[in-house]
Amino acid sequence: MKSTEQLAVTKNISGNGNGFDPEVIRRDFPIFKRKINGRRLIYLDSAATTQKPNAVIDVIDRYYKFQNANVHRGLHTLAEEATTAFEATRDKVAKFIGGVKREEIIYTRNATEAINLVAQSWGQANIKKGDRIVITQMEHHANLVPWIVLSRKTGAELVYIPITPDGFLDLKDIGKIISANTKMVALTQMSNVLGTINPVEDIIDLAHKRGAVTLVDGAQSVPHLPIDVRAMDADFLAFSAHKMLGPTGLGFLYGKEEILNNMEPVVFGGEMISEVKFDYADWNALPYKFEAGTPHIAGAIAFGSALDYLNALGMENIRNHEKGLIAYALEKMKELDFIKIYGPLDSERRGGGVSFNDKDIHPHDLATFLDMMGIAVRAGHHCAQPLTRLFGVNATTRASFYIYNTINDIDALITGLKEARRYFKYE
Ligand code: C6P
Repeated sequence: MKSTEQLAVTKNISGNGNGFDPEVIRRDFPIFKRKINGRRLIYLDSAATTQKPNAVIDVIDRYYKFQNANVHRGLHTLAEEATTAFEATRDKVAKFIGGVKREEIIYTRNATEAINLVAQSWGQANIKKGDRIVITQMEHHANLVPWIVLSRKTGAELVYIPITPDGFLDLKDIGKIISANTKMVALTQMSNVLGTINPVEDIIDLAHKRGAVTLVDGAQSVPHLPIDVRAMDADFLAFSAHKMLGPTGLGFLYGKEEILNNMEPVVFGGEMISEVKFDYADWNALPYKFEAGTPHIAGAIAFGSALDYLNALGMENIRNHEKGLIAYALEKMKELDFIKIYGPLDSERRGGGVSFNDKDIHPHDLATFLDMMGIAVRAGHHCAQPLTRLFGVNATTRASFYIYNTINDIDALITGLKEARRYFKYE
């Protein structure tokens, strides 16, 4: 089949020397055939969502054309095929994040829903007045607002690990911040604004010593870094399929079995029960007790293909490729005296996205100008409003990279930044 052939192409690429050739990878992504404003599409917005290869798109197409059925319910051939394929992706996800039990992988709509599940279920049952919840100043709203709401409801205090001016977590008072009354430590492994990679293992270790439960927001890290959640020892890990070649509307919560077993579901209905009477309901076993209603079946099956694609490339190779891109982008941007970069300048300790501002041009104007050149970047607060404000701005421009980006893409961005100054008459 077409998608398998394309995967084979990718396998050949990953066999050659240092990993892969992004120019060849691009051929697996039909969107790159498109011209934007008459130009080659230079997609630098993968932190928002990545593009999808044929290997993923074809599976969705095939599912609706030839396999469509609901899962876990039917006894007919189509239903059994759909259930087998849907559950196969759960196994792949369990393996991808370091070999956890399949019961520990819960399908959600996205990382946001996964974090909300923990805050509502585990949080409401275990957090009370006098307790402390610790997060960081660099959290996306998805790992911030659920904790604000929980602290409001319970009276628990919400305390932030601060950040340094160069965009790292400031850990000098961490021993005091993660106090004896801390019940939850929730933090991002990679900032979507600053790119910072946080030392989650050390923080989790300290949190566990204080008896706290830990949640890692892996929305930006799982797509870009090799992940071993067992070595990390996080109690929960949340991430989204659409940021790693998969479809939108699909995400995952990993949770340690003993913790998930003691949690109550927050959504009730079909499939999550073991028995229902007119006056009684009991819950299904893990992972199903958290998966009420018909899931995103096509998306889940297609995501299995996305994971095959990423595995064929190799997560180490992906990390190395992106490290090269970010190092090059930082080097080139540092030469531009009108550009201010937010976040670490060391490519070893950051991921493949960089936020910056032109000293004169508003980020929205800059993003609109770059779009005229076929370059897609994001401008705004990136759903991390408190963090952006901490840097004294309301918005930044962000260029973020993935497997299909090349050095040429970065050169085009740098040219675009220079041309924008002429266009807006600052030079
Ligand atoms: N960040 C960005 O452009 P969802 O929307 O649930 O798939 O992912 C939420 C999320 C959670 N944590 C982090 C660190 C994230 O970056 C995101 C999504 C996108 O930066 C969209 S706002």
